[in-house]
Amino acid sequence: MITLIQFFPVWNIPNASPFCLKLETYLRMVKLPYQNKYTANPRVSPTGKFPVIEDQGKLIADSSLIIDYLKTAYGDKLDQTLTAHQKALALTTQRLIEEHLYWVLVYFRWLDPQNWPFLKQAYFGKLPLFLKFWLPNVIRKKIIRQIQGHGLGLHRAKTIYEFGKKDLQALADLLGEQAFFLGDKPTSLDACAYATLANIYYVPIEGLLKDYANQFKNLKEYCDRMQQLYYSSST
Ligand SMILES: N[C@@H](CCC(=O)N[C@@H](CS)C(=O)NCC(=O)O)C(=O)O
Repeated sequence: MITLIQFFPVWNIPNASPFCLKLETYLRMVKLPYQNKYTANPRVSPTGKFPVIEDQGKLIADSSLIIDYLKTAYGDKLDQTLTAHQKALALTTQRLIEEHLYWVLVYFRWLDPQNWPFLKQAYFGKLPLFLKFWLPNVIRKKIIRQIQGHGLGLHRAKTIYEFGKKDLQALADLLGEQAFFLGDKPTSLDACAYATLANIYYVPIEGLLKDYANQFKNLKEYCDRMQQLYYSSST
């Protein structure tokens, strides 16, 4: 059976990492049996990042590479009938979500001074006292280096949230009144979109990014639809 190795869950969401949640959602969408293994140790992953899967003696990192592997090993149930144009649209949308909106979310959680104490408590609150004092700040400093290296973290908060609003507006316009991002059937792009939107809507961190997201009713309804389809007690 496939073992999905990911961060421990926090809050009322299957995983607070959009990439981990994307992969778990994909596995549920294609009904592949899997077991979860939770860890906080980055050394378990060949890249130092999660998610990772272990399958047939192989350890694979990166949610997109894992999905490529699963399609080859077990068949492509969601995307095989997509046209070249739909595939291109899916990839560009995925890049917007994972390479841009994701970093706005990182800023919202880790750097925004209003939210950092709350995140710190949720992620590190149960650590032994000696770790609790230094580890959160070491990790936060690493994340500040990453977001500044990306470039987004060099802007003022107001500008960063405006970037996020534009991303959300583009997603809302792309979705329109469709049930899923590429029409009336779910595709792997929906695993990606749901995972990031759920991490904005369902995590109890308040502020501008969530306020903006709440302006897009169709995105919220979409997220609830995905949640109901793949994470209700009967699924
Ligand atoms: N491109 C990777 C990104 C994975 C990623 O950034 N994961 C984050 C969690 S959301 C992580 O493991 N961060 C730990 C770190 O950077 O040390 C994927 O699609 O899996």
